Amino acid sequence: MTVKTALITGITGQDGSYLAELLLRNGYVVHGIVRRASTFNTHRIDHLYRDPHEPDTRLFLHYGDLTDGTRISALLEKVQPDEVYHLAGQSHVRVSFDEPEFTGDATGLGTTRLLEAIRTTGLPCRFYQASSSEMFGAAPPPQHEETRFHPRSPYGVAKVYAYWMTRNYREAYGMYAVNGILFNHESPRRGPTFVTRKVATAAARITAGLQDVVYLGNLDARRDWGYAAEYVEAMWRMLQQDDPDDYVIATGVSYSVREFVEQCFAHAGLDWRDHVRFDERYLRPTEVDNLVGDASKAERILGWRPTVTAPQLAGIMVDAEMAALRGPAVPTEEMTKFSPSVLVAQ
Ligand code: NAP
Ligand code: G4F
Repeated sequence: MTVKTALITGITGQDGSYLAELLLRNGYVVHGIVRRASTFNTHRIDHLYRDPHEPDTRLFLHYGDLTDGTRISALLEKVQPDEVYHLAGQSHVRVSFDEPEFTGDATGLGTTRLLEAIRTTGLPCRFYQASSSEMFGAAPPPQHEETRFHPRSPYGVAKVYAYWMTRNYREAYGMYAVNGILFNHESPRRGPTFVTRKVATAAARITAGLQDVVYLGNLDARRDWGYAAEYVEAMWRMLQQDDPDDYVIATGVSYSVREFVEQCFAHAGLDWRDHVRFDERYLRPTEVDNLVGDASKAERILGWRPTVTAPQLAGIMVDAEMAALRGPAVPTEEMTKFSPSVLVAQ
């Protein structure tokens, strides 16, 4: 059997870490692009890491940045991937209002740099673009593959640009390039400033007596929240089809931020009204009010269906925060093999 090679941009992020696990389980050789930082940013994948000198190593990390097209081309030449999963980007909607230019560069143009590098190197690889339900913005729910985009943030606008570049390379050059239009998906590995993780962390810390209140913005917005570990399976399935196409990935059910807060706090045995305060700094100049995805095409063609509901997700996330507060888990054999100094050394 031929062993496939995958390249993941954004491997250090929430989705990148789950996808790397899935691909390694499926027998792939996995290469990931990591941007250089003054602190280690690989905590989500440390448990997967093996010293590259060991013969059974199938995970390799390389320094690179989406704003550096020359480096992206060089890495494609070097890795020769069968599949490219493009997950990297400035992914925070509120931050995109503060940094619209950088968001456009990384989240929008970053996709063009990758597509163009694939085209010019002539690699016959398949390409996955991490598109977002944020592109639908003000479009009324339920949103599906044919719904017109109406983005409401610089992040959403950058993702619409990247979506169309992906379609354009598919149509213009016959490239196997797909858009996964994923609705919000969360997990204990979610970045700490996204609302689900922020609330789950607060509920656990309040229970432990470490804080008393949490400050939030708009509680009325509704989101279709799913579980990230299940959503990466859909990404992989999209690249295993005979023909490239675009798919919405969602649960089909939405809850308000207020309801998610209530679910987290109730799971921790707390009444949220005693602990949640309003702070306008968390409001956005323009908001996305209601996202509800229709993923029937993905179910029909990819055979993909989510199983974890938002209330279950709230429980999973609060439990994980409480476990983390009780102290780090005993290191597994994999973790003790981890050697940071070798990790990204080239
Ligand atoms: P995330 O946790 O924020 O991860 C983003 C990844 O991109 C991280 O590995 C980050 O590196 C990397 N990155 C950021 N800027 C970069 C740059 N200039 N060069 C190279 N790498 C860079 O995001 P996620 O939740 O896993 O989401 C993955 C992708 O799906 C993103 O493109 C996001 O916009 C999109 N998406 C997410 C959702 C969702 O609900 N999670 C829904 C729809 C679409 P560091 O670790 O160094 O920061
Ligand atoms: O958790 P959020 O920051 O996620 P948002 O804006 O929906 O974006 C996420 O999902 C997108 C898919 O639709 C992805 F493309 C994107 O990369 C990201 O993963 O905010 C969710 C809702 C918003 O309506 C926000 O206004 O929660 C509201 N909210 C209320 N208080 C808050 C807060 N959001 C954050 N981050 N922090 C708050 O204190």
